[in-house]
Amino acid sequence: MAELRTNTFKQAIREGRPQIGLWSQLMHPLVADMLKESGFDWIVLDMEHGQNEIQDVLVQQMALAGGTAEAVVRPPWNDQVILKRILDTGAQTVLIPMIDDAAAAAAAVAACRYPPQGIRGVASGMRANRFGRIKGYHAQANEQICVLLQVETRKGLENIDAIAATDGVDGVFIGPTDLSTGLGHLANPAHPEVQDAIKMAVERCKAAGKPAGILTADNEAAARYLDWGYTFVAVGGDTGILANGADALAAKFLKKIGR
Ligand code: 3PY
Ligand code: MG
Repeated sequence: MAELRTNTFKQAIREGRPQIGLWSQLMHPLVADMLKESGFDWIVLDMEHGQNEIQDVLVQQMALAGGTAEAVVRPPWNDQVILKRILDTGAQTVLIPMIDDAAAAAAAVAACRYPPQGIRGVASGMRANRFGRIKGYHAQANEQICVLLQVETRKGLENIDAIAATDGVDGVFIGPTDLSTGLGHLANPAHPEVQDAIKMAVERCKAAGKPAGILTADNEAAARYLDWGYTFVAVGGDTGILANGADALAAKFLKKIGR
């Protein structure tokens, strides 16, 4: 008899155990298969700024299954229809962008929960319930789904206490690139005003009793964010790893041949 997978990532962040993540935008199950044993605790399959469609995140989750990392699927928007489809693929953790207030937070949570707690549409046979093999899936699913909300605008930052306090929000993720832009420093998270906001945000989340997450490819910043108390920190992305590795290797040998 198939059983519903316990969401150990959700448990870990609830208990404040740091979780190291990676962004994946390369849109291919072979990449997911390659990354699954790299040791990361969570890997984002990105439908917002990555070009992933629903089939892409489906097959990448199949490839990640049995590895070290929780598949975290980011929809392009806080949209109950796309969230329903993502959850039906078996994703147990979602990262929802651009949450600006408590009403948007509550709507996001509701989209991820079956009635009566929410409004998630109900199907009987899909990958999420092992095609009908997980008996009692519908009664257990809400408990295993982890809802992470992105605060990444000036308005979202102003409302971070209410967003974090919203029932059913399992974690708050600060989107540093959008947030920096919203604060008037286009794509510049390193700006002191943005750094102050990032530091303040984790304090607000702690006060609300919710774990906070963030992404940076800057290793020093990642270490600093962990020191500030961020619990789930993504430390890079597969596109950057490949581009930087390829550039460095080419440059090394081009230099050797005098170019
Ligand atoms: C952002 O930085 O805006 C993100 O959404 C991801 O880090
Ligand atoms: Mg963003």
